[in-house]
Formats: sequence, structure tokens, C-alpha cells
Amino acid sequence: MKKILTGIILILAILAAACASQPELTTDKTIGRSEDSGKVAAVAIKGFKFVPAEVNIKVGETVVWTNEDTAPHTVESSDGTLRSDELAKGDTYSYTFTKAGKYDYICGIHPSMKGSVTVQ
Ligand SMILES: [Cu+2]
Repeated sequence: MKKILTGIILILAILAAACASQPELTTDKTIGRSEDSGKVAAVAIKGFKFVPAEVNIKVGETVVWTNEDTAPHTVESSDGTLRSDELAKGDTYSYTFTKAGKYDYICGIHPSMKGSVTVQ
């Protein structure tokens, strides 16, 4: 009889410990939250290329170009929408597109460098 009682107490103790140590459910809803406004697309300028050369974004989104070359580069579209200063290594140029369309651009220093941003 004493063994049974000891067994019951032991089981109760284990259950109590299990309840106490049960981790709180963490519902972190801030992770993975995506809002459409303010999105940023990154374009690297490296090896005398725009990477990626073609970018597809939505109206209101921003493209940030970062020059990773030691050579200077610019970002210039023929319609004048994009017109960066000369970007030294590590410099960035960003533009927020407010109108839909396709924006072809080049590097003004190396016109064979070409890229485009399509805004929907
Ligand atoms: Cu260039």
C-alpha cells in the first residue's frame, strides 16, 4: 500500500514538473511581416556590370545601386529619370519609382554597361 502511495506521489510530482516547465508558446508575429510600401531592390555594380541587370518592381518601390568596383560608375537613364553622381567604391544611389514603365539605363562613364528597371 505504501508503494502505491509513493508511486502516486511520484507521478503527481512528475506531472507538476512537466506543467511548470512547459514553455510558453511564442507567437512572434512581427517576423515575416511584409508590407508592400517601402520595398527596396538592390542592384550591385561590380565587374563593370549591373547585377542583376534587369529588375522588376512595383510602383512606390525603391532601387538602390551600390558600386562595388574600384572604378567609378554612374546610373543614368536616357529619359533623365535616373541621374546619379559619380559613384566611388561603396557609394550608393537610390531612386523611388512613382510611375510605371520600363527604365533603361547605362553607366555614363562606360556606356556598354546597361540595365533596366521595369515598374508595374
Ligand atoms: Cu561604369
